[in-house]
Amino acid sequence: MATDRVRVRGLSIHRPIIYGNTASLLTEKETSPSGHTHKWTVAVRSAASGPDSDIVGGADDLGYFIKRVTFKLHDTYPNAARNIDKPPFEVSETGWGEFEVNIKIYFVPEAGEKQITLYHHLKLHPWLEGEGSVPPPLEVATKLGPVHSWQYDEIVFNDPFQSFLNILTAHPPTPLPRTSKKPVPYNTANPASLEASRGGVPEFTQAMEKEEAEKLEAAKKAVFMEQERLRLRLHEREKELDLLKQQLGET
Ligand code: SLL
Repeated sequence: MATDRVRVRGLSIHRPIIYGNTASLLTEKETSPSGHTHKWTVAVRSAASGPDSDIVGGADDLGYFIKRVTFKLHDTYPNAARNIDKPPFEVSETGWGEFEVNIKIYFVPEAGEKQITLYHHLKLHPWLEGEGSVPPPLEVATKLGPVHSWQYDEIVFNDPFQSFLNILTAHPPTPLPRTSKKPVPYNTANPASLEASRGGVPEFTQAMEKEEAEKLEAAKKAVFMEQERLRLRLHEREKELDLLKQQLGET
């Protein structure tokens, strides 16, 4: 076996990504008889934003480990499954409604990994905490500026092939800023901070990275506890079974 097809056991390596969308209202000039009200972009990007960039995330080109991203749009769109085979991994469209986007990420062949699936609810309307799910009136929405709905995530590769590990380590991700002077993304925004998130482009920070690590840790713990519970139950049932067999033997 070629040495580069050897797995590096016990090693985990991850790459931070964000996925989500931005949306803004079409201007009067842009509206067409189709009834579309918004333009939007749904994307998978590196979590860090470029210096002085006014896009959310996207500092790093993810083409070194991602081969293709398929965005499956609502069936009202022609060719609803959009395959994007090189960065930027994004689709821009216009429309009138929100819907669930199914996002499949395919990795380069060196990875030897199956694709992963993510789901994102395409958000067009700004949402105001405590006011239900009703979009705010147009005058208010216009003042709030573009809607940003982004999710931070980490793609984890366990026991990677040596050749793939080499590729990954040759492309270290741009670190996230410790703090952000930019507004926080709506999805993770504290309700009180809506004022702060108005206007400007959100940015992901190390605080959010930490939050994600803590969530993962909590989930791991929960899985472990559940395993323990099931193991104990299995053990009890086995004892019960033994006892029953014994009783059967005695009769
Ligand atoms: C809804 N469940 O009813 C959603 C569906 C579909 C949105 C939203 C594009 C349509 C077109 C479009 O905005 N579809 O191509 O004209 O709200």
